[in-house]
Amino acid sequence: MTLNVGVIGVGMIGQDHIRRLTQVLSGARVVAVTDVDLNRAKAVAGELAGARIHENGQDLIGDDDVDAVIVASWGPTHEEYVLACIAAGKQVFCEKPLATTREACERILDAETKAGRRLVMVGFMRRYDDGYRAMKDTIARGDIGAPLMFHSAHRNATVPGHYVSDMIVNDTCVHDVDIARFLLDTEIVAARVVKPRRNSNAADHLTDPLFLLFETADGAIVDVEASINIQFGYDIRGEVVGESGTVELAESAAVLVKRAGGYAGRIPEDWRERFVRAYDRELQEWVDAATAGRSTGPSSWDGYAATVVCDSALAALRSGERVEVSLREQPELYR
Ligand code: NAD
Ligand code: ISE
Repeated sequence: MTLNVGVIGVGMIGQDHIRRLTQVLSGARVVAVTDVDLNRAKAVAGELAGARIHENGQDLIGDDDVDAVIVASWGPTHEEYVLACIAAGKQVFCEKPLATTREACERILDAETKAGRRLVMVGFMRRYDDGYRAMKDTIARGDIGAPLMFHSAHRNATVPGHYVSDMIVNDTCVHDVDIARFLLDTEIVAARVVKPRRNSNAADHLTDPLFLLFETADGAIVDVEASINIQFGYDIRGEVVGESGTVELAESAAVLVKRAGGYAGRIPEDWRERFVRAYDRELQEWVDAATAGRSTGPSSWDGYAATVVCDSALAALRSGERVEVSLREQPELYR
C-alpha cells in the first residue's frame, strides 16, 4: 500500500521532506500541498505528478485522498493543523516545535488523550542520528557508568533575517533539550542562562551566543552552548560524562585528508547536510508506521516537555535567575 501524504508549508524543510518522500524513501507519495504563499505551493506542486493544491491547511486535512499529513509551516501555526489532524483521525508528522506555547501543547495533549491513541510524531530528527543513537546505547549498556553531565554545542553558521532572539532558545536549542531528555532518559527540572560576550557578527537584535544550564530530575547537569553566527559551518557537538567514562559524537566528516603538514575534513553547511540520514530515517519510520495505522517516534509529550523547558529557559534569560520547569502529570498514553 502507498501512503498518500499531504504537506502543509512548502518552504525550506517542507520541500526537503517532499524531495525525500518522492526520491529517497519508499511507500509514500505526495498527493496534496498547501502554503500561505500560494505561488510557492503552485511551483512545488508543478514538480509533482498529480498533486493538488489546497487553499489552506484545513482543506488539505479534510481531503479524503490524504491519508496522513506533514506540517512544515511556521511554528506558531502548528497547533491548529495538529489539532485538525487529530480531529480527523489522521496521522501527522509535525516539524519541531510541536507548538510554541505550553498552553498550545497542552491542548494537543488533551485532544490526543481524548482520541485515545497516538496520532502525532514530532520532528526531533537527532534521535535518528547514528552518533546520538550510539551514545544512547553506550549509556544504556552502562559502559560509562551513571551519566553526570551532558555538554552540548549547537553552532549555526548564520541565521535568516526573520530569526528573532527568542528563537535561539525555542527554535534552535529545542533540539538540544530534546536530545538531552532522550540520551539521559529523564526530565529537565530547572534552567539557568548566562550571556557570554556578544559575537560582533550577530545582527543587533540578536543575543548571541548563549550558555544554557539545565538540571535533570536525577541530578545530572546539561550545558548547551548556542551560537548562531559561528561563520565556519554547522557544528554540532555532544559529550556525556559518566561516573567511569565519557562518550562523545565523532567528527561528522566522512574522511579526513592529510597533506602538506596538516589535515582537514568537511564541515556541513547546515542541518540538511549534517542530519540527512537522520531525516531520511525518521520520515521512513513515520511512513511505515502511518501505513500500518500506528504512531512512532517522538510524541506530543516529548514536544510538550521541550517547549515547556524552553519557556523556562527564556524566563531564566530574562530574569537572570534559576527557573524551575513544571510539567503536568504524564498521561498513560505516553508512558
Ligand atoms: P520556511 O519559512 O522556509 O517555510 C515555511 C513555509 O510555511 C513557508 O513557505 C510559509 O509560507 C509557509 N506557511 C507559513 N504559515 C503557514 C500557514 N498558516 N499555512 C500554510 N503554510 C504556511 O521555514 P522552514 O525553515 O522550512 O521551517 C518550517 C518548520 O520546520 C518550522 O517549524 C521549523 O522550526 C522547522 N524546521 C525544522 C528543522 C529540523 O532540523 N528538524 C529544520 C528547519 C526547520
Ligand atoms: C532550524 O529550524 C533547525 O531546526 C535546525 O536543526 C537548527 O540547527 C537551527 O538552529 C534552527 O533554526
